[in-house]
Amino acid sequence: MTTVDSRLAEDARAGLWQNPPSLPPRWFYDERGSRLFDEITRLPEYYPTRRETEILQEHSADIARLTQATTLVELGSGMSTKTRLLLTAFSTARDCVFVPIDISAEVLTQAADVIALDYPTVRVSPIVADFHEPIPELPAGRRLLIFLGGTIGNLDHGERDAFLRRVRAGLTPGDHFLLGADLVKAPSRLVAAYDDSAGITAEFNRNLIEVMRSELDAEGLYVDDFQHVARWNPIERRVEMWLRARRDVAAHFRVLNRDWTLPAGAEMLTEISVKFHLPDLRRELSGHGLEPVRTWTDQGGDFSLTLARAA
Ligand code: SAH
Ligand code: AVI
Repeated sequence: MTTVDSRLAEDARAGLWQNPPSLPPRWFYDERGSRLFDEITRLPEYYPTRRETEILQEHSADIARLTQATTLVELGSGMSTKTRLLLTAFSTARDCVFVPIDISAEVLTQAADVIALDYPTVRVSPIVADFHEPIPELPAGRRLLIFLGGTIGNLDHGERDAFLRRVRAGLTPGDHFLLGADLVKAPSRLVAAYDDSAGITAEFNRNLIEVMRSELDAEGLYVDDFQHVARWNPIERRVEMWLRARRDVAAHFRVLNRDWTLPAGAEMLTEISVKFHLPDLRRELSGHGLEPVRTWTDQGGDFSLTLARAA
């Protein structure tokens, strides 16, 4: 079995010696990173969580009615805070099973325990898994698979294509997929959402250095040597988060038995967050056998939820 450590070592070997160096965003979510993400969701500049919550407040009952689902499966579930709106709508209509799936075992267990207490009629069955792997076999019944928060934006084009293929493969015709996606808007608002004035996103980004230091047993690697950078890339239509070296970095990873250098001013790519135009997104879904049934946005048109049916 691949351990978390060996998986990080694999990702580090594949990404850190590239130009530019990079690591996949999954490594943000250790215990501290998950807590920082939770803080991000409440920041004034970070609109996606509030906008998606508004849409769910308005339309969870429609989603329960349209899908008639008895099994709710959530990928990258985190604390599943917004999912409570769906659980309320679903469990009012019928008995249901909730399968939260996340890579972060601590957060997943904590969230599953609290939800099981708060929703006694819902059977909660958490799974620690990576959404870049095939979707685990799901309980029988009419299923609704959800992927909220705009996390689809953290996947590049190739990853998104492979992800949507796995989603379709994990569902049976008639099952549904609910996708939360952030929409293209003024770059100033987008960048502010990833570079907040309280500096929480900067801490979230820089925490990756601490994860690398501790998990890869690094010497000469210090969080304070890195500066948070958030930029809008208009060609790729995505916000990018980078870590810029404040001085020449010369580290040694004992776990990898390799040296790593980053000259002052050079940057490492830590996250992309793609923003969408709705017609493109709907076309992408139907191209993967996920036929859009309904799309909702908040009043300002900042964020979207699309319900699609597995063909
Ligand atoms: N869905 C929640 C949380 C979003 S944060 C929301 O909308 O607020 C992204 C979540 O995805 C985190 O909980 C993180 O642990 C999880 N995650 C990141 N990469 C993952 C991967 N490769 N596989 C499974 N979960 C992942
Ligand atoms: C989880 N994901 C959708 C967040 C996003 O907006 O791309 C992660 C994040 N990164 C910085 N702030 C929030």
